[in-house]
Parts: sequence; structure tokens; C-alpha cells
Amino acid sequence: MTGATPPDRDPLALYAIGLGSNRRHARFGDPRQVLMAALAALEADDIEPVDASPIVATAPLGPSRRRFANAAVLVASSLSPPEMLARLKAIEAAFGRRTGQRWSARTLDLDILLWSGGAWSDGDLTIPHPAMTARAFVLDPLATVAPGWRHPIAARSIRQLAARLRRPRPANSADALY
Ligand code: A4P
Ligand code: MG
Repeated sequence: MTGATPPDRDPLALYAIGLGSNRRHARFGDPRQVLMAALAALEADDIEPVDASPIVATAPLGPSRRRFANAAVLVASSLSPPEMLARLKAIEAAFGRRTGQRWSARTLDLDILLWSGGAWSDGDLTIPHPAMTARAFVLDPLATVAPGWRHPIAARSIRQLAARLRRPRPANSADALY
């Protein structure tokens, strides 16, 4: 017996993170390659990748005409939600994301979709991501890595939410559930 005690470690939280890109990056290449580089950049001493969805090509929502590459990844981390957001913004900045232009073509967009702690809301950050329940380009990749994760506000699984978007529905009911 050495008498040594293991260092205290914060319990790991699980995060689901959405990735999107619809611009080439001078070094990494096309949007798909940007997402592969972003997945590698996300890994750190305090962020451990658990599972990653396939990278899918999606039609743009909004005014941008370029197709997007989208994916979702699950990571385990000791970071708090604001710390995770700061980390994601730093990665976006390192990839040359231009800020201040909503809906603009972007090199890399990283959103916190879900957190194992449930819901979070402060001035800068809302979890679950408010738009996710209405977006197939978020839910379809997410459903491949977290089909059974229950959305804490919509109170449905990701699988159910993704299926709901694929069902035919009246023209005006495309809004999020909340
Ligand atoms: N913020 C609040 N909650 C969160 C969260 N859960 N995760 C705050 C990340 N950020 C969060 O983010 C602006 C601020 O939101 C952050 O600084 C943070 O404090 P942003 O990503 O710069 O902007 P936004 O409001 O999300 O608008 P953005 O990014 O211009 O538009 P959207 O709504 O994110 O949509 N079509 C396809 N097919 N695929 C796509 O990926 N993406 C968009 C962008 C449009 N069309 C698309 C896609
Ligand atoms: Mg965003």
C-alpha cells in the first residue's frame, strides 16, 4: 500500500455536439474534411470522444446556397457547459469562423445540443439547443449516436424527434415543440 490517494476528479458529463460547415478551408479542404479536422481538434485532455456519427451532406436551411456537411459527436468531459461553449468557440475561431453574420456561410459551426445534466440556460447559452427539434440536419446524425437520449424539454427520444420530422404534416407545423 502506497498511501497515495487518487486525485479528486469531477464526474464526467456527456455532451452531444453538432457540427456544421459549408465553406472550404484553405488547409483542411472541403466541408467534409473541415468536419473531420474539427473532430480531431475537439479531442483534448478534458474532452474524450465517445462516438461520432457519419458526416452527411445536407441541403442548406436559410439563404445560404452552399450545401452543408453535418455531423454529431458524443463526448465525455469534466468541463461545465460555459467552459464547453468557450472551448467550442475557440475551435471555431481557430478554423476561421466569421462572427456577427447570422446564417452566413461558415467554415465551422459547433453547437452544444444536449448535456447529461439536462437543461441549462444563461445569457449566452441554452441547452438543449433551441432549434434542434425542428432540424433534420441535426436530429438525423444525432439519432445515429444517441437514439435513446431523451430530450429533457420535448420529453421524447432523439429517435422519436427525428422520425417526427420525416412524417408528412400540415404545412404550418414545422415549428419546434417548445
Ligand atoms: N448559444 C446559445 N446556446 C448555444 C448552444 N446550445 N450551443 C449562443 C452553441 N451556442 C449557443 O451562436 C451564437 C451564440 O449562440 C453563441 O455565441 C452562443 O453564445 P452562433 O452559432 O454564432 O449563431 P446562431 O444564433 O446559432 O446562428 P447561426 O449559427 O447563424 O445560425 P444557426 O441557427 O446555428 O443555423 N443548414 C444545414 N443544412 N446545415 C447547417 O448546419 N446551419 C445553419 C446555421 C443554417 N442552415 C444550415 C445549417
Ligand atoms: Mg449555431
